[in-house]
Amino acid sequence: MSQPTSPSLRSQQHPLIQQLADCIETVWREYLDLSPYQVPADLGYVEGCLEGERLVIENHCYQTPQFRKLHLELAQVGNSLDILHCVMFPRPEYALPIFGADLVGGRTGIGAAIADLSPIGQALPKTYQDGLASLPTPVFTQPRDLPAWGDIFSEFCLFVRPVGEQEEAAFLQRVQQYLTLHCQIAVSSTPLTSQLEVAKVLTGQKYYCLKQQQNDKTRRVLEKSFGSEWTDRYMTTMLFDYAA
Ligand code: BLA
Repeated sequence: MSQPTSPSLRSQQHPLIQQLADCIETVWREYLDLSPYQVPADLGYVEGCLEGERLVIENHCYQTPQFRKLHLELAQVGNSLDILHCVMFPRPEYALPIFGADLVGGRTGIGAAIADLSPIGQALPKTYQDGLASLPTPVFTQPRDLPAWGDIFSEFCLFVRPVGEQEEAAFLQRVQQYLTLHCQIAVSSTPLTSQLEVAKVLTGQKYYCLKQQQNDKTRRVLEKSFGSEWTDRYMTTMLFDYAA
């Protein structure tokens, strides 16, 4: 498996981001059959600087028999803002939810930590509902409200500002449980054979991507360093691309 050309970004980031990035890759390697995913040539490692804000982005992508694209992105703005973004896009023959996570923070701590297994279609499959409902539920003292576009997220969506090392560890552990459950279910699931069912999966994934593309907070960070044209292309081809 290819190693990042510059593994240095991770080591400069907030410890929770480093830990979550390591955790995601460890679970992927343990449960999934990873092969390389061709990132558009100019989007693997990107640096931008427009209004004096230097933004560095490092992308790690894989594919597997069940997943069209596993995307782990690490980004750093100036010396202050650290970002982890992760999405697992199932192949359309697999009626699986979409795992997504976003961590945004800096020197003073992580301000936004979100993770979910988002249904495509009405509800999560029963295997997920049962698995998620049986996990322990840690208490977070600063839960956060989802934005208006957030109707894509499940009732198990975790969106908090983790306070202190204990809550950071609890967040990390819960995401590891989501990921492990997801990978275990994914590798044991059988592909759809009905074109109609496949079309429904594609429609659900498209809806998810269109909603995520409405995140103005992400857009603004990218626009400051790369401009609106580049940002539009990046959000629609790299972060939340869909086929349909
Ligand atoms: C919030 N995302 C944010 C915020 C920033 C970014 C700056 C605001 C943080 C805060 O309110 O404290 C920025 N996120 C980025 C950037 C990238 C990124 C620049 O991923 C990529 C380069 N976002 C996702 C995924 C999810 C997600 C996969 O990419 C969820 C699964 C959610 N991010 C998400 C949500 C918010 C957020 C729900 C809060 C938005 C709001 O409150 O309006």
